[in-house]
Amino acid sequence: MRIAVCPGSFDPVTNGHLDIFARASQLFDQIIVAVFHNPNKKPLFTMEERVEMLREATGHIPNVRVDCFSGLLNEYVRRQNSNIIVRGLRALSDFEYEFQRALLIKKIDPVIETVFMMTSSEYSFVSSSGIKELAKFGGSIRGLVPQCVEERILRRLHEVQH
Ligand code: COD
Repeated sequence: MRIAVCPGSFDPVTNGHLDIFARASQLFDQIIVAVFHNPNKKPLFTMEERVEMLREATGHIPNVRVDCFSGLLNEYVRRQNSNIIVRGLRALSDFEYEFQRALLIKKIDPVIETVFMMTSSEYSFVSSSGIKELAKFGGSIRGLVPQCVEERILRRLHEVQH
């Protein structure tokens, strides 16, 4: 069975992420969407909230499972009986960062393969940080994130601002 891990912060999940999961789910037997717990970052959504939103948003893809992890990614991937990491690529700026990371992972753990999937053109400009900024200043994020995420962002920003 070919298991692939899609790791990320997913703060929050966007339709760009979802597009990668759906397409990756056609290529592998199982996709594990893994949310990284980074103690050095202060996310807008807690780990539990991010996992919950991901589960809701990926519920229609039968071979996707949502999980979370801390520590080194390659060790987590091995614990899942996998050696494949799937990452999405948007622009050249993504490439440089991803290229370095993939080589670093390869250096510390040669069995791990990082597979890159090109963004779909309709989501090439979508990022979690862009979405949060757009929503913060009153812009519409409809169609860029799943509906459950749209509602939660607006609620959270309202809580933060009041
Ligand atoms: N279209 C296509 N792909 C997209 C889009 C889009 N619109 N938006 C985002 N993506 C892709 C990103 O390129 C990425 O591949 C993935 O979706 C997740 O994105 P993010 O931003 O939620 O996640 P990141 O990049 O912050 O995740 C970083 C990790 C958690 C993977 C990283 O920090 C990590 O591996 N941490 C574990 C510690 C570790 O092992 N570090 C050393 C590794 S060398």
